[in-house]
Amino acid sequence: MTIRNADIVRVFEQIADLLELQQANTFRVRAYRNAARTLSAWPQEMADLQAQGQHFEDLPAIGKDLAGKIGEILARGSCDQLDRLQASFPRGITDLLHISGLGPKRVHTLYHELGIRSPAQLLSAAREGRIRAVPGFGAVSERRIAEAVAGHLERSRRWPLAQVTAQVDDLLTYLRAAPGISNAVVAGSYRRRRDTVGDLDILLVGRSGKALSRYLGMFDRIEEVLAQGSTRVSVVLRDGLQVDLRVVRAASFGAAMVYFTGSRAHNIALRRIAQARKLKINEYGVYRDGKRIAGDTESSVYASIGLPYIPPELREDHGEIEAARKQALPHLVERADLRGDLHAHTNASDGKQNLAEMAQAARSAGLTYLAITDHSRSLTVAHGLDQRRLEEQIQAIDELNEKLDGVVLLKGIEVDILPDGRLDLPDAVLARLDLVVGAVHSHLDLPRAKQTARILHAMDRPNFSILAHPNGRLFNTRGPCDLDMERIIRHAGERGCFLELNSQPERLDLFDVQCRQARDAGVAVVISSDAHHGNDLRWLTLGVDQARRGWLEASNVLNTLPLEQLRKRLAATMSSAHH
Ligand code: DGT
Ligand code: CA
Ligand code: CA
Repeated sequence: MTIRNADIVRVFEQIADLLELQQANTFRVRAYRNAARTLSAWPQEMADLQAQGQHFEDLPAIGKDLAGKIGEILARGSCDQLDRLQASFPRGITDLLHISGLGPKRVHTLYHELGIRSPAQLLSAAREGRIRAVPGFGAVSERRIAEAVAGHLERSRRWPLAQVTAQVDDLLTYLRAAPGISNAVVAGSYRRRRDTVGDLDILLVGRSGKALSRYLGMFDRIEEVLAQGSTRVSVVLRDGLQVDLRVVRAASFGAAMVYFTGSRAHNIALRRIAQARKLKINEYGVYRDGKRIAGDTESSVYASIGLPYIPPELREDHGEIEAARKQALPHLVERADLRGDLHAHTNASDGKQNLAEMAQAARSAGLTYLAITDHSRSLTVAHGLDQRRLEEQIQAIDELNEKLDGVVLLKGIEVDILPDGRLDLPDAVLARLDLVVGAVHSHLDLPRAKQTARILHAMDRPNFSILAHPNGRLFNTRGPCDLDMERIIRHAGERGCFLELNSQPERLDLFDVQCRQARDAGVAVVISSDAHHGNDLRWLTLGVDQARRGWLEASNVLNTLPLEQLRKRLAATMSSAHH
């Protein structure tokens, strides 16, 4: 996992971007840009120069200070200065610098005047006419910005995981039948189950050649073959998704899987360990003094550097390597650990099936309980329940439970959290339920302090069990609400309520890193389908994937509990428990 000149160039460019945003001395900025230019054109790899004992200071535009940074980057893929700069800015703000017409000065102004931290926020500000009011901008520049940022978002598009799943399955089936190919598997961010993927990375085991390229050219989903080398082909599918294909030999399969599954940061960390053991590790295998010692399986690669196999979902260099070293990797939650689902709708609000049909679907999905949580009255578009209709449903569930076998329906509601943090139904009726799921569906653009206070207030109501889809993002529609999630997680711990990981393909919310924060704070997460039809229960696996990325074990997930224990935990969130 060699650090290439391109990796160093990327670090220097990021430092220059951030220094510009900080309005640092232009000479300092230029020093990094010049160094980046030198390195990107340099014919030899810095890693090789280092191995030959050469000094980076001898290169043009590289002084003592930058030479030291190159050494740091070769050792760990980043350097202290970049880490420090990144910590002082919101993540993603540098994306704004790459939008034409927006220099660092203007990005700086927009950040300070309007709090804009991402291209998506910039686009909505432009569309709402808020930018023309900022000194130095006007209606014309606002319109130009709107066009430029829309183009930028289009080009830098990432694909929601579930949106590419069907394509992946079709593609793999086609590729497995290719001439000279014995297997085809996905690597990259798709295998790590990131909630979005930039492109697909597929490994083909076997031999490349003319027959293979002819075969690829015949697949009607492939729009265009971008680049074709002896072991590498990039194609674009009809809908614009790029797929990188690499042909590998069976003996190198494990090493290639590790390399192309990534993440880049994980690979760099592995390489550092290998170096300390005088081993060389790359996409073909692991070598000692030029002799291959591992590479046919992923386990052999990890074992060669003294580590157990690390599940792909953890490979982000977020502490998994240290945990592996100490034999302390988490025992990640699996779909089979889920005993029930605590968020589902019926045709009483905006679902498609009735209580009995949903109960049957839950049983078929291997679940032993299902909470019915229809919408509350203020969500009129979803035909939300008022007190009277909720009371009717409570009675209907009690009656149905008498007849059901192998599955129990729990009585719940997905109650709207009103803008001031009150709940949309009176405490008296909420207290009759097994659980209350609270959700924000309106006023999604409140400023951070207000939005956070709204949710904390809702959690403090006498009946509040679970905060649904906490960030409120919908892929391709809207970004997350501006919230202090650490504060919310801490508060959930103090209140004794829970956070939902909503498994709907367009939500996947709680995010992976927030699952990890919840775990660290001792707050249990609920993996919910938010099903509006029995078929939607299959989405639970998507939620489990994100939970795994967030290091959750079965014990961190509330709905792995058997019904009786679950009932106790839920009852403690309800006022009826205090009587
Ligand atoms: P994506 O496509 O943006 O969702 O993310 P990935 O992780 O799939 O990234 P991608 O497609 O650029 O590359 C796939 C894997 O290949 C990546 O996770 C690690 C490995 N890889 C690619 N380029 C480099 C590189 O320049 N250095 C190192 N160390 N690894 C790389
Ligand atoms: Ca990829
Ligand atoms: Ca790729």
